[in-house]
Amino acid sequence: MGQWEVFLSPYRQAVDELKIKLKGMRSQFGIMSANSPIEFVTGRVKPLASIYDKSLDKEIPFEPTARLGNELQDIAGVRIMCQFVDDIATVTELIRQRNDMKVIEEKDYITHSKPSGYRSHHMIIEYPVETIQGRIVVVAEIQIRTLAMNFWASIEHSMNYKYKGIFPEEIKNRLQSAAEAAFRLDEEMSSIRSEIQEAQAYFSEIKEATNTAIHKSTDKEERDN
Ligand code: 0O2
Ligand code: 0O2
Repeated sequence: MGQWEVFLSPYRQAVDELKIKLKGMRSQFGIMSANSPIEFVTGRVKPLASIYDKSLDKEIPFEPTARLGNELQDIAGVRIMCQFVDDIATVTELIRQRNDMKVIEEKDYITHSKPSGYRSHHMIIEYPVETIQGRIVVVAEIQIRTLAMNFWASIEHSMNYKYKGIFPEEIKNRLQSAAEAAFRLDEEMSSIRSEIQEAQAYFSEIKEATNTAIHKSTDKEERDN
């Protein structure tokens, strides 16, 4: 195994474990028939090419060392998507209360959006992974955002590749106003939150009742045959 694979291995483990734990929080809300503040969770280990680019930007030697792991705080990254802006505070509080991770820094790009228009809440955590060589504490980043913020960030991120971070003025202005439109959408959705959640609860009940009915009838068919 190469040096980089060895270095990245605990980060891969951290991403896998964090995804399972955060998706578990979503299922627990489901079991309690409560609306989940978590819509879905994704995660990734930063590709080596991006680690290289960021180490150049930050003037950190591109070497698989503890220094790189501590200064590039998003080598392990998970992202939590929420339906409503208020859910973000609920999720951050749930994370702060956990004993299996330690929040070391938070960045509120929701109250103070970035000049690009980017909005999200970032939490930097220390997360211990148990390995055959003992416990390794890795630094990981959790980004928490609404579906609308995620839509904007995904589009802007891919455009960044095309323009290599230097947007023509018109595109830059349009992206900024699209970010504001996404935020207004979030505010509109929040204002009808209870109606949306009632409809979603009704939809889940119907889906469950239909599933149960189908199970019962296929079980009966199997018994009759
Ligand atoms: P389910 O049954 O869809 O809820 P993975 O290792 O596959 O679990 P990974 O590699 O991070 O996770 O996959 P990915 O494609 O990034 O997506 C992770 C989860 O987010 C998957 O759900 C996707 O279905 C869900 N997802 C991705 N994009 C969207 C989206 O735009 N809207 C919604 N609602 N969900 C999305 P699960 O939990 O694996 O399974
Ligand atoms: P990826 O994995 O391609 O998304 P700093 O605190 O400034 O020293 P850093 O790491 O730059 O260090 O911090 P920041 O800005 O808090 O978080 C960086 C990550 O947030 C980025 O990761 C993006 O995922 C996201 N992000 C920040 N600003 C923007 C933005 O304007 N647009 C979009 N789409 N995403 C943003 P990377 O490194 O870009 O990697």
